[in-house]
Order: sequence, then C-alpha cells, then structure tokens
Amino acid sequence: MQMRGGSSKGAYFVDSDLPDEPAERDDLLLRVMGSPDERQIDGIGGGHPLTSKVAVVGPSTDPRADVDYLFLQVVPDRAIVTAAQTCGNLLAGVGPFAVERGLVAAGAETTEVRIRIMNPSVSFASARVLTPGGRVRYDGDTVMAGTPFPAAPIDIALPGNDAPIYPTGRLVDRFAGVEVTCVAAGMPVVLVRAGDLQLAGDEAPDELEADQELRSIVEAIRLEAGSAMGLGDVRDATVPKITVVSAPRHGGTVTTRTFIPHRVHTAVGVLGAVSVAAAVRTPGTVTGPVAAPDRIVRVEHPSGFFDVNVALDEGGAGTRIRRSTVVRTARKLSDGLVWPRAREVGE
Ligand code: NQM
Repeated sequence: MQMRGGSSKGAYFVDSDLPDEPAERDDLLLRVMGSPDERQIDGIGGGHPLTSKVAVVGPSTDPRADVDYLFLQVVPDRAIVTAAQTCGNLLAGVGPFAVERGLVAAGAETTEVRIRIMNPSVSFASARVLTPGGRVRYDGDTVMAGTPFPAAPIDIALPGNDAPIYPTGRLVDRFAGVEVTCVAAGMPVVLVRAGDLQLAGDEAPDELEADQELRSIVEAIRLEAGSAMGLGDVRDATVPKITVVSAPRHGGTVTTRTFIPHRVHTAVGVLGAVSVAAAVRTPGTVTGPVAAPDRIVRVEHPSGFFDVNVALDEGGAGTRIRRSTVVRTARKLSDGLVWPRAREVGE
C-alpha cells in the first residue's frame, strides 16, 4: 500500500510479504523503489529521501504492542537501504495500515494501535486512529504543515525511556570549530546556531542545498558529531541529521532548517522535531538564546510549524524524555501489486 504518512510518502508492506533475509529484502526494495537513480524513474520512489521510504509492519511478539514497525530508508541515488533510523512521519500511517490489513481489529469509533518500533533510539508508540463504523477515516479537518490538504487527525504518543538524550554526555560540544548540541530523543540530531554558519536561519531548502561551502562544513560537523554520538563512521549513514536553529519568525519557539543529512527537509521530521523540542526545553543547549521553555514547543520549518508536546525528567546532560505527543495525518494513496525491476545480468 502506498500512503502519505505525515509530510512524507512511502510503501507499506506486511512483513510476511517480504523476504526474511535482510540482504534479500533490501535488494528487492531497491528494485521496487527504483534505486540507485536520482529520479527513481524505474520504480515507485519519488526521487527524494522524503518520498523514498518503506514501512514494514507485522504482528508483534511483544505483549506491549499490537504491531511491529520497521522503517527502512531507501536512498534514491545510491544502492543503500538503512534501518539505522526510524521515521515518525511514516509512523503516522502505521495505525491505519494495521487496521486496513486486519492486523488490528477496528473499534466502533476509534482504534488504539500499540506499535513497537524496531529501529534504534525509540521503542514504542501508540496511535489513535479514527475508525467510525469499523473503517479507517482519512478525511477530516486537521491541517498539517507540509501537506496541502486537511485530513483526519492521528494522535501519536511516544513514551520516554531511561536513556539520557544527550549522547556525548555534554549539552554543548565543538566540532569542526562550531558549537553544537548533540541530542537523540528518538532521532539523533546535531543542533547548530544559524549565526555560527553565517546564515539567517530562514533560507529556502534549495538555497541551502545549492551552497557547496555550507554543505561541506555541515558534513564536517556531522562526521565528527556522529562518532562522538556513538554512531561510528556516518559517511554513508542517514543519521545524525543537522538542524540549524535560529529565533522564531512567526510567533513559534524556534526556526529550523534540517539537513537529512544531504538534502534539506521541506518541513521537519517528527522525531527530529521531538529532539529539537527537548533541546529547546533544556537550559544550556545551543538553542538557549532562542527558546521559550513552554511544554508545547512550536517548531517553525520551511512549510509552516509543528507543535511538539514534550515532558522531560530534567537533569542537564542526564535529561530523559518522559513522554511526547504529536498530531499527524496520513492517507491511503493506492493499494495493490508492485512489479520490481528484474536484476540485470552481471549485477
Ligand atoms: O524524524 C525525515 C521525515 C523524516 C524523519 C528525515 C521523521 C522523523 O520527515 O521522525 O519523520 O529526517 O530523514 O519523514
């Protein structure tokens, strides 16, 4: 099934429909999405990281969950499929998909879907899906920045865990000569002040992507930060993301522009925004001068804003997340069979 999940789009599979062996599964998914090819012209990927995503969903063996969700990022222009990060945007489609496929029985009005997240950094989520008359409702009035049309709301709660969210053990580090905050509250993110990169902070994504000098500084910071965050050599990895922060422009809490990590997000990732919100609410991070410490953090991004409600156990560099909640929407786009490209002789 193809679905828009939040401000991203992807292919959702029931796990038993894919090969068990990860290398075989990834090879198939490259062919399904049309990678490696910048345009993904021979597959169903959309030629951008935000539209080249896969959700694998199946019944959970954990009594605390109904379904397991494994997120796979299929890199458009390289033969890479990675499970190193999750995706909170595709997560929005997991509840509706689970109901559509009969993995979870629909309630008469709403259905609570308990999800175990199989990627690192975040473990469980629950999604409340509108199911009047036992069928998923997609239409509604909820407007979500990053998508053009209103749709039915999906309330998502992410419980915290015991892991401190500042993986370097410090609130501020210096990498490639620039002060940063490394935070991992579901998504590993490196926060950098716009002014420290000679940016205003509200530039358009394509303007940032076109600036080669900026991109090489961002990558230098990312490589050093990635290893300090315990992620190893992140040259070929999609994490950590780099989020440039500056003062709010439209009454929110903070302005963001996020490298994911080479293209610039046209909005903001969900767990990426949770990480930003947690840092905004922790005194002493690089977001300090631009932040208001309300529990609801309004993260401004290139296409609007995203409200994150985050509760923390405060403790400086030992801060932990207690719970965060977000509202997203999702929509079924198509449902059927996909024909993967055949393997070429010699490939
Ligand atoms: O941070 C893009 C997206 C994401 C990730 C990315 C996401 C999240 O918007 O939870 O949703 O950061 O690669 O789909």
